[in-house]
Amino acid sequence: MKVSNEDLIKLYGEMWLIRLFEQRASDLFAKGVLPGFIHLGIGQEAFMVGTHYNIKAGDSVGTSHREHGLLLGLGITPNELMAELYGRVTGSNKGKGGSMHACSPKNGALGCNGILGPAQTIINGYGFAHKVRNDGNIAVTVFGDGASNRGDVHEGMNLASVMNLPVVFIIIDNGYGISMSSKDSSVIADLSARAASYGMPGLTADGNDVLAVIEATGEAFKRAREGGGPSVVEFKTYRHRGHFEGDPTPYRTKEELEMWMKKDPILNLEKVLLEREVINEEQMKEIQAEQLAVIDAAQKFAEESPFPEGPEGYEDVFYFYEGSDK
Ligand SMILES: Cc1ncc(C[n+]2csc(CCOP(=O)(O)OP(=O)(O)O)c2C)c(N)n1
Ligand SMILES: [Mg+2]
Repeated sequence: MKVSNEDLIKLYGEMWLIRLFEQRASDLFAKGVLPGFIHLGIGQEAFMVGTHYNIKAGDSVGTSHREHGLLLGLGITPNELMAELYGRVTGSNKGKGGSMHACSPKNGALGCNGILGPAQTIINGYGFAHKVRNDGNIAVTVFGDGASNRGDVHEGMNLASVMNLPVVFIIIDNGYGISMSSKDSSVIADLSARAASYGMPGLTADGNDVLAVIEATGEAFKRAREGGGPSVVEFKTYRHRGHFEGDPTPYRTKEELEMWMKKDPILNLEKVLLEREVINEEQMKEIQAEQLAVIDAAQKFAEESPFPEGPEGYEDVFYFYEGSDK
């Protein structure tokens, strides 16, 4: 799939937007500014922007717990997402979803299921709806190597296949499910091989190479849109941070991290930009500065926004108090 120079520059900016958003979230969390629990996708930006590249308006995309970056490309603005992490009313979900449950159903961003596995069966409902409506849209579910071992995922794949649904199962093998190496939780090297059990195509690609991601998602999404049914696409990548912010990562070595840092998806795209003489290093710095200004503005927007207060604090949530019948 040919990606224009203009698009390469756009992808580069998008990857920096995600990287800087996540780095800022990491800093704010360490300072105790952000409430709750956060999982960051630093190092996994290529699969996110490469997947966005082939998503069309009307598609349904289920994200996981590590996908602020995917949400940023699915209709949630940096201001809205940052305010959501801060728990403010101006957040994408009025500050009540937080990092894990930020979503935008009107934009097809379905959000995350806190229980690993069920999302890969629920996605078939969206796929079925697209099939019945014959709208040319697809349903995409993104989940990790750890989640891929859940029984529900296999039920989901089987049903999608039996019903020939326009569903694409994207597995992100980032090396670990919390502290469990993906090499210890499965004996097969490529998790996409499981697709064969359900009679559907399975493909594994380099998740740190945005062009490889665009190629792989392009093929799978096209097949699903054209009635060719479901498939599995697996991306090999690595999370630079721990499972959650605060995880001291005793289960991995410094050498392993350093090896993956050299395969950083942003560095990979920079090499392409320089080799093809699309932009020079100075222009790259300008793009980074532009994205940094977006993140600074998002933080300011979040800090200046109010928390949900009074009755508003009790709307859109399930709550219990003494004497409550809810
Ligand atoms: C059914 C279930 N079991 C356990 C958990 C706890 N849990 C949350 S994230 C996670 C690891 C997920 O690993 P993976 O799917 O590889 O995604 P990653 O965190 O690497 O992005 C686990 C075990 C859960 N949420 N749901
Ligand atoms: Mg994982």
